[in-house]
Amino acid sequence: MSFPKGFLWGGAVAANQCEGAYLEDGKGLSVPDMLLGGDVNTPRTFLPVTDPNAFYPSHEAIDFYHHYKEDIALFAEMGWNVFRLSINWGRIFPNGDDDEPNEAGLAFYDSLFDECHKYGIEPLVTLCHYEIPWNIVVKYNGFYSRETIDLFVKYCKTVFTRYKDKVKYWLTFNEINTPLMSMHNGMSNLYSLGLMEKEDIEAKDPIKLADLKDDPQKKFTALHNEFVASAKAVILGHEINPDFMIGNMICHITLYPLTPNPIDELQCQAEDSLKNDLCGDVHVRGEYPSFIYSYWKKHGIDTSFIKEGDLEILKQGTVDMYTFSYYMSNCVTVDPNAESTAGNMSLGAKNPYLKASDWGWQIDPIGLRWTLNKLASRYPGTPIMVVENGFGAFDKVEEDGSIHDPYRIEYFKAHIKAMGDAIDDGAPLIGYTTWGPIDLVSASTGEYAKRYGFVYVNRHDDGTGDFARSRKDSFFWYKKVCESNGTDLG
Ligand code: BGP
Repeated sequence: MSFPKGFLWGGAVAANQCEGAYLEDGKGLSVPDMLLGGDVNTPRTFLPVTDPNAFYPSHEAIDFYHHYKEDIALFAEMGWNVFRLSINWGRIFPNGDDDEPNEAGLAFYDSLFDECHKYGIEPLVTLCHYEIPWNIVVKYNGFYSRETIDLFVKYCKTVFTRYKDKVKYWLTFNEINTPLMSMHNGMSNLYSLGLMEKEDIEAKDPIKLADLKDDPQKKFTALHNEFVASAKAVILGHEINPDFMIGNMICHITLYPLTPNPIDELQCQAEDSLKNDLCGDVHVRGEYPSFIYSYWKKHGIDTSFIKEGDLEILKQGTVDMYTFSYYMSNCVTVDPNAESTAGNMSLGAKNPYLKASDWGWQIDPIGLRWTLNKLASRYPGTPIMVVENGFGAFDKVEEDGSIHDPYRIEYFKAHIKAMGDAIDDGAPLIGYTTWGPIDLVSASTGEYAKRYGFVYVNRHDDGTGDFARSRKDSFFWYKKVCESNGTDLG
């Protein structure tokens, strides 16, 4: 196996899923603060006012805000050299459109980055991981408004300038392509683009996120504005520090035709282009792929959201690296009777060759090798990083406090082996951050019970638990992987 020297090994979290302290030190409300929990059978709901009797998981999450020193020490113990986290936009600009940034929020991340550097860990920072300030949703309708581009760029300027000597690796928008998936698009539109209809914002009763409306015209407008915001951030970041490496972040749901019937292949190609490739092409190549213009025409999308000068900005603001999340793959078919399966905001046909997690996410390590090879040839010369990959599972704490999670080790082992194989195939992979190296709140279901961590957190869906941390078997296993640069997979 050939992981190059200096390969980045670590883990990834998002502020809203781990920090808690949702109103502490001047932080404003952001989208996830309005979401109640669910589970695999009960969809997550949105409650527009913060109800004192309701349980909002992100309000305390795993209290990383007060435990970060202890947690980073655990990450260092595993031998990491990179830690992906997000800055919560609402800690810096509580309303998104404030004149001045919140000093207490800036100071928190100063301290967090210093703590990383103490152990030789490079922070990899996502600028917006589903964390649009709530006021931007209400007042500007998220990225539907062009004004939000300027608000985002102002926020980027503030953090790029403040942390220019502490952070080298940046990502603009987490999983920017999820509104294009075929499942719960209304939910992704809210998470990702800050889009929500006025009547939903004002509703008095909880609304199923899965029921939020998907308006394609608004979606493509807001997505375009996010592309422009991302490109402007890249241009600005390079002005502030030419050494910055700024990437995009794509939710790559690898797709295969369910059968060799050419009609399935054609359908698969169309879905792959829209769901996986469109956003990557804009970020890396700096232009929309040609198919999207026909797609817009066919679907009656008015493209007047592309303003003069935008296409030049996209061209100038191309990213330095392509990063993506990879959990699973799906199949595509035109057969309406094929058995379907869901997972990570997407819906597809069930693959008869794959097993799935308890949440139905199909496990496909070979698909990761396939994806890395595809990306290497689609974007020649662009460094690639897998910035999310992980296995959500129920864990059991034994009487002596130990946690045996061989299923998680098995998942990671197979995926890391697949990455090594892809490197041998020629993929320019530079790093790997596992998702949820410490248990945290699930984005799709709002659960604690869907655990991803190498580190267990004593916190539960009924709001009990003292947030104590402990090492699972996978902790010791991943430590060997990081310390051996991927040669010791156990
Ligand atoms: C990705 C998100 C993460 C994370 C992960 C796991 O789509 O970027 O925020 O949550 O999926 O998903 P879940 O938490 O729904 O299990």
